[in-house]
Amino acid sequence: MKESQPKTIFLKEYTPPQYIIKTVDLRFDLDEDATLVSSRMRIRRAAGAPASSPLVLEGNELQLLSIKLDDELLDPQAYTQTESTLTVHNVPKQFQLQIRTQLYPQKNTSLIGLYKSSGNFCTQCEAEGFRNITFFIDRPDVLARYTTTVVADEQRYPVLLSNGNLLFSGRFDNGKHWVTWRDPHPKPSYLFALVAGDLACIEDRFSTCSGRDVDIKFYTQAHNADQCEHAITSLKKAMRWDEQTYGREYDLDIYMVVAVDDFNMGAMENKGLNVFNTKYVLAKPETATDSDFLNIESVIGHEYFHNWSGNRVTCRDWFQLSLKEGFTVFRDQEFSADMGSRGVQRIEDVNILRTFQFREDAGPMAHPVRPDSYEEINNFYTMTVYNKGAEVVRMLHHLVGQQGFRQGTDLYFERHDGEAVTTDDFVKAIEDANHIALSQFKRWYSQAGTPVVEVERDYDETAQTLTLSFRQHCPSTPGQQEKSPFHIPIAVGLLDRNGRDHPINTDADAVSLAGQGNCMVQLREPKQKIVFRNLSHEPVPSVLRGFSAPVKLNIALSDEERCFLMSHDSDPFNRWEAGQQLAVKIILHIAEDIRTDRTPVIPDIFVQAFAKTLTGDNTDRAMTAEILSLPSENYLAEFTDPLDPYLIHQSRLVLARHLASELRDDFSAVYMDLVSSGSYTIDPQAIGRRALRNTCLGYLMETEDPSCFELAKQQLEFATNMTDELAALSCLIHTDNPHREPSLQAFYEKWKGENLVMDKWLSIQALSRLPDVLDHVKALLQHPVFSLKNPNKTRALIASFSHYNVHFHQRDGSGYAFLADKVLELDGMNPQVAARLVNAFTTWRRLASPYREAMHQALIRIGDAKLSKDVFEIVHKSLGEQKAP
Ligand code: B3K
Ligand code: ZN
Repeated sequence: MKESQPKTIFLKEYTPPQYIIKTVDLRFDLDEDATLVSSRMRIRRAAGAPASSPLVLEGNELQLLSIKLDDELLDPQAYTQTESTLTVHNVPKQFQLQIRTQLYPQKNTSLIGLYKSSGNFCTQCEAEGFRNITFFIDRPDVLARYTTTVVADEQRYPVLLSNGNLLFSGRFDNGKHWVTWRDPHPKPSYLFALVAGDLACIEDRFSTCSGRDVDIKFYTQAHNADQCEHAITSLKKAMRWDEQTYGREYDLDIYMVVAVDDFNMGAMENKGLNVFNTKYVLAKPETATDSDFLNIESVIGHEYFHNWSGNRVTCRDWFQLSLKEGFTVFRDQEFSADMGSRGVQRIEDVNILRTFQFREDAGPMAHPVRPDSYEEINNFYTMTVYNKGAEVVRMLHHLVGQQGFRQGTDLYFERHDGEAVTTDDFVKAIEDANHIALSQFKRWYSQAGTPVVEVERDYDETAQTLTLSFRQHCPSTPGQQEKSPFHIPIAVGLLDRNGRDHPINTDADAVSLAGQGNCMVQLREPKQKIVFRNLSHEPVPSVLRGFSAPVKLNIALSDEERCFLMSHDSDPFNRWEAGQQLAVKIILHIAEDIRTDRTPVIPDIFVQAFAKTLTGDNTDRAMTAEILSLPSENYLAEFTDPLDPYLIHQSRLVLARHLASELRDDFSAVYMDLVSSGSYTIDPQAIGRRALRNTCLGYLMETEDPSCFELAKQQLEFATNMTDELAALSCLIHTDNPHREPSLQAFYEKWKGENLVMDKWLSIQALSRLPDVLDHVKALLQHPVFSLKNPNKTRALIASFSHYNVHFHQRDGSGYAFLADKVLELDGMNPQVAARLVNAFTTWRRLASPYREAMHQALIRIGDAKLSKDVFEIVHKSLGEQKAP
């Protein structure tokens, strides 16, 4: 639907529903031409709602066939239908409503509601897709019991699935068959799901902590049936982990996962019937990288954990989205940390947050973790709601400790099981279980923006004290000029001259001890001073250990001190962070040198620290690989205003090349040393070996020595797994070397039958550093493997290019014009994916000339077109034409 001026929805206008749907019986007659949906609902007026209240049901451009109230066909005067609602006037206190509608799923390109993917039917209802299927009170605080019957041609659609437990099934004479599913748990409409198709089923079983057997069934297209093992193992690990960590047991006889090719996001937690993007289910070593394997474990875990944090206890309204998403991301991050390397997991999570959420928090779409308003809710499935939301939950965990947090979540699940609640209810449970007040803490939910924490230090040799002076402030964000101080937990350690943690000695009330040599400073004021005693020598402070709060930390440390932390800090996150911040500083200096035509100088101390990390006794190789990875261009962009993307790109390359040439022998030796032996495994050690080896290969490639290209070529040829194969191919695509084209071609020929590998093939080309990459990307749009209709393909080619490639920023604006064309083309088909793409334009104000003007023009051009609500909201907020919420 095209919008002129979408309506803004406000949290402050929330009112409870006037009618409640107790049960809903659905019947789907699936057909190639038209699908018939019959629904029978038992409805009652909510306590306190006036008897005159009409019943308003949502329905998006639905073809209404008939409507009956208590078995009586309704006259057209008894109801009013608009494009988006069906209002039934004069309804009794309790009644039954039967509605028949007709749908055309084969024409549905938005991938919301009921649609077809690779010949199979499937659904996506969150947030407001159920109204594309039938008329309903389509909001998360209406919880109903669903019974669903699916009827379809038996040959074409032998598998018929919906939520809950299987009740009955049977055959008709006309070649059709039917299955009835009943979900005993009341649920909001966004958790409804239906799947019908010709799918292979891979089965397993899980015995829960109370000894109940749960059938696990994964459904995929037959040719992918051999690629589910890792996902199934991950699911069983997640089920056990949730029992052990949160005391949560699964609650149906069956847990189903269906993998589909066409999906707007990663996966969906529909009750008992998850629908997944194939990218997060299918894996075998030859076609999936280590990151793919880890992402599958994480997303499988995430959707499973939603069964309690989201499904059993759900959101009252969509402003509360972080109630389920922030909490569930925190749960999946901790699950992954427990399954693999905790330090590396934290680094990766923080990297994503700082690179993309901080940017969002500083841009035109900035919003609090619990937004106050929205035009299109799908635009609020953001890094802020998900990832910053998870950080807020993590801070709660820091504040009350492991045990206190578990008591809090036990109380939350017990109190609110079967309810639709708010983030306030969540915090209240943590407060009540721990007898504390978190009113100031709750500002994390209502204030947008990334707080900045400045730390100054003053060592007094005579008194043997170190005073840390903290100052916090938070920049304005749209609609929020002034911010009140946050309650910020800052983990601190003090390193002695040998690099060991000093015992913490302070009598400040704001500090609590957190294990040997660690403490938690609780900032609540704009300015706070903490005095640490008994320090006979000046210690090196390690502040914000584990990234204990989502803030920007400014602390003046010398290069020597950062290198010291890099080799000694007992906190793995800060060991890595010390190197990152030093690299940021050096790269920004290089940029300044280039800008002012000076020869860049790179401090040798950094090169030495790098060498020490590389050649030192490293047991955690994945961690070493992280420390040796320079900050990304996207993260570096956070430190420059105005941003010249090429200057950042070039400066980062200067440092990478310097390290490569200075440490070439070391990189080469470590690379050779780590040659893989034996078969492929996905344990943390093996992953670490591959990560470090491929990091070394990446540096070697920066020397641009032909022998290094040979090395990559060899790795590509002899690789036995996709991690090594793709790493080698990535190395070859950035320069015009003789192996480039033949390798890309050979890779294509080898893998053209593997859909997910073709996504990698597209994306790797979109990331090429060659200056003519834009032409290449345009040419790939015509390639038979590409389809704008498939979100994975669009993300692989267009989003990779526009979010990660410096050549998106062409001086003549051709990169932006290209993206604008694609956004407009896609908006008519799939507004949700189009809106994700247009996000690349939200940073225009921060860019240096001429990029800023060119990107602005592209945005204006999009803004002049008739747009979906999704794209409209982002474009007009970015242009600053709409009043901020
Ligand atoms: N809850 C879904 C996301 C739905 C997105 C709707 N635009 C997946 C997840 O977060 O688990
Ligand atoms: Zn989620």
